This record gives sequence, structure tokens and C-alpha cells, in this order.
Amino acid sequence: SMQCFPGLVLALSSLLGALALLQLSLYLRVPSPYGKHEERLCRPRSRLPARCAWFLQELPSFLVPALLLALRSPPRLEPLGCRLLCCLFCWHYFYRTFIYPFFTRGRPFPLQLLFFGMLFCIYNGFLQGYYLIYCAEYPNDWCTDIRFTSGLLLFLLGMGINIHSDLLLRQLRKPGEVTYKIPQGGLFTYVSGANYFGEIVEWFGFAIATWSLPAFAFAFFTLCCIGPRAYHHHRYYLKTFTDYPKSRKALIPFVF
Ligand code: NDX
Repeated sequence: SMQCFPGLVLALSSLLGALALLQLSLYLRVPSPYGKHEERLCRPRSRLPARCAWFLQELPSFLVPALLLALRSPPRLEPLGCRLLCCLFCWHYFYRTFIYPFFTRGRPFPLQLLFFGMLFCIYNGFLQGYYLIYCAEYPNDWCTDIRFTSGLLLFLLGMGINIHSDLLLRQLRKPGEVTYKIPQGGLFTYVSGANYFGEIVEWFGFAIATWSLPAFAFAFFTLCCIGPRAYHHHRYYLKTFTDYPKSRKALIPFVF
């Protein structure tokens, strides 16, 4: 049966950190080519409806840790913190896999990116799940530790912002529409990438709550992946809409 190999966790987390830096260097200059940044591509590509694409892409991030948690033998009942934290991760990806895609009004998604996105979700789902279920050690009172409580609070706050902001974006379109408008309301009053801001806060909260290398590596990856994307969205809006609110920032309210 499976056991904890600390070297494996260290290696996979380091690779995730390296991937994050690769993303950052790639996507600071040009945005990742999906959604409003797809036009920049020269050759046409095969695409899948946004609904199927997001479902397939995110599914492994739910399934892999959920299976690891369910199939662990003997079942790990102690400490409570491990299962609780693993459930938080699965909860986010339950939303992202089974709820978000069915309401999206996004454009068809490039198949090639879907393939890499899926690989990424398998990789990260395994790393986070494997670490929490086979390796993590928490004292029995971890649930009252300031890292757990403040991290959990940030996680919930970030998730709330992310879900609310994606809802506001969705309401900009009628079903079947694919045009872009100026997002209004909620945190969009302050930043162009309100949904990304929420997602980043969420994963840093998760990292603090788990106090683990894999989770910090993933939070850093998220920052490097969607941070630049928020910046490119912001530039796109400034170029497209002459009446775009001047005081709005790209990602962090009042700062950047
Ligand atoms: N999926 C994370 N890299 C990514 C898919 C792409 O979950 O090869 C990372 C995620 C993957 C990426 C994933 C990992 C890295 C990959 C990359 C592809 C290449 C890259 C694999 C897995 C890669 C190397 C080389 C290093 C291996 O038509 P539309 O779609 O634009 O419509 C949009 C609509 N909308 C508007 N509607 C009207 N008016 C406007 N002004 C509008 N603006 C937007 O709203 C969409 O339907 C919707 C949301 O759009 P947008 O662009 O704001 O968000 P989006 O980027 O689509 O993300 C959706 C949600 C969001 O909540 C975000 O926080 C979360 O997913 N997300 C996204 C990406 C990554 C991630 C979270 C994470 O890292 N945690």
C-alpha cells in the first residue's frame, strides 16, 4: 500500500514552483491564449464548448484527491485536520467541476490548452491529496491554531469573492452572447481581475491553513498563472473601452 515519501513531495512541489516561474516568464509578455486573448493566435485551433472544456479540465483536481481520501487503507481518522483540509480542496474543485461549467457563458476553449490544463489538474490534485492524506502531521488541536483559523477565513473569503465575481461576469451576457462589456459591481469596482484576486486569496489562505510546501507552491503557481492574466485583462479593457473607470487597478485594490 501507499506510504509517505517526503522526497517525492519535495520534488513535485519544486517542479510546481519551477512551472510557476516558467508561466510567469511566458505570460508576463503575452497572455495565455484563451477567452478574450485568443485572437492573438495566428493559426486556427480546434475548440470544445466552454462547458465541456472546464468540466473535463478541472475534474481530475476533484477526483484524484477524493479517491485518495476514500481509498486510503487503513482509513486515516486522526488527526482531524488532514481530512478537513483535504475536503476544503475537494470542495473548491467540486464547485469548479460540477457547478461553474454548467453556468458559464464563455467562448469555446482551445483543445490544446485543455489537454495541458487537465495534466496540470491531475498533477496538482495528486500532490495536494497525497501530501494531506499520507504525509501531513498536525497536532490534535490544529483546528484551533491561528494558522488554521486565519487561513480558513482567508480561504472562505477568497472563495466568496471568486464565486461572486464570476457570477457578475456571467451576468454581463445573455445566453449565446460572446461579446465583452465593462464588469461592474462587487470588487470589480476596484480591480479588473476581481475573480482572480479572490482565487489567489483563496489559495494563499489554503496554504496558511495547511502550512505546507505543496500548498504554498500551488498558491504561488496560481499567482504566476492568473496574476499576469489580470494585468492583460486590464490592458485589454483600457484599450477597448474609452470610458473604462480610470481609478480601477489590475489585480490588487488601490495598489496594482
Ligand atoms: N485552469 C487554472 N502552461 C487553467 C486553464 C488553462 O483552473 O500550458 C490554471 C485553472 C491552463 C491553466 C489552468 C494552467 C496552465 C496552462 C493553462 C493553459 C496553458 C498553460 C496549462 C489549468 C500552460 C505551461 C506552458 C507552463 C505548462 O468568452 P470568455 O471565455 O472570455 O468569457 C469569460 C467571461 N468574461 C466576460 N464576459 C463578458 N464581459 C467581460 N468583460 C468578460 N470577461 C470575462 O467570464 C468567461 O466565461 C468568464 C471568466 O473569464 P476570465 O477570463 O475572467 O476567467 P478564466 O481565466 O476563464 O478563469 C475562470 C475561473 C476563474 O474563477 C479563475 O479564478 C479560475 O477559473 N482559474 C483559472 C485559471 C487557473 C486557476 C484558476 C488557478 O491557477 N487556480
